[in-house]
Amino acid sequence: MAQGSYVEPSFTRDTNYIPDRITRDARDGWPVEPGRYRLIAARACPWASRAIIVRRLLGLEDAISMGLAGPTHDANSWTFDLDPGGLDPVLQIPRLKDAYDGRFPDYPRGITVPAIVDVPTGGVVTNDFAPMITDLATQWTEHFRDGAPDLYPEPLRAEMEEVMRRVYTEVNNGVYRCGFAGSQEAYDEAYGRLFTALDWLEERLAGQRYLMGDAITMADVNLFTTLVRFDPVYHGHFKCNRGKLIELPALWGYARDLFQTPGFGDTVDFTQIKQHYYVVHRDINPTGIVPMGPDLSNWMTPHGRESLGGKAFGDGTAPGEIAVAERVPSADNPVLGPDGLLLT
Ligand SMILES: N[C@@H](CCC(=O)N[C@@H](CS)C(=O)NCC(=O)O)C(=O)O
Repeated sequence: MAQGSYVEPSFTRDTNYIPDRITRDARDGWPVEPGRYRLIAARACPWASRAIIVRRLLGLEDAISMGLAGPTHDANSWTFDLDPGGLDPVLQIPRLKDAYDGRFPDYPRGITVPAIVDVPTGGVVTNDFAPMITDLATQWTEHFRDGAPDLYPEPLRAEMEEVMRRVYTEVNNGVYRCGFAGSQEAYDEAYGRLFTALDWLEERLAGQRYLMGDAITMADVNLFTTLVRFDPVYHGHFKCNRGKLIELPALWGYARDLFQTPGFGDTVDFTQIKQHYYVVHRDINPTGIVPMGPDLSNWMTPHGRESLGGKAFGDGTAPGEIAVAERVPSADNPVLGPDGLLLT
């Protein structure tokens, strides 16, 4: 199957996404309505994983269903190859492209996850992860589970936006800027920017438990999905190799702390993550070989961050056990039970 190409002289992300918002006041024609929309994600993808985590932390599973594309795809992008018959069971389509074309025939841009699809019409409503998760956290409150955390607290918003912007440009996107660089100069510059930002985060997180203080917020979700991919993928495949995550003590402790918090690690599928990057980006890994390492059992080791105080869910509570249908299938994943103990 033909793979896409990813390297550019100097990688820039096409951020021209579908701008529609799903809101309480339906200002773009899309009202908050439980049962109407389907989140299409892929556990492999860091941007999609943010929506997966936020949906679970807030307990929106019954309000917004979820479909998962398989980890690898060709130049035509994501397929529902994990589902029986290769069709998404609700949308009854084999490829995510069909939902993009369902809204905009011959959709000319990237067929990306996450995407929220309007089930009655079968068309994509939005594919822009940042407003998507902000709207989940602020517009769907009537449908949250009891004890759902406030992931976007009003008094922190201005500072959060600043932190999230820096994390997005320098870290979330920074690893891609290294990996897809098409020249030595572009790579050198990207590498410098990435590790400058990681040093900033290392310092920030040495003295506080979470990015915004004593409780988790959307800013932590955004950073976590990059950190969890760092050693298995970005360090080797994207050449982000000044050091590994496990060599940055505060960030490594922080990443494990989140991983061991219900709603984070229990959504992570390391097998799919590795398959996705190493198989799909053939222009930087022409053999498609997926490396065996690294050993991932260290994600469940004690992190010692309790001494910094804080409570992950603030005044709320942890989400309950993950629904059987949504459990991560990989046999080689560390899986944790509701008490945070390793099950496999
Ligand atoms: N739409 C996302 C970006 C998502 C994105 O780039 N996803 C990648 C996977 S991690 C994707 O779907 N790529 C499609 C492709 O490579 O064809 C955002 O909101 O920033």
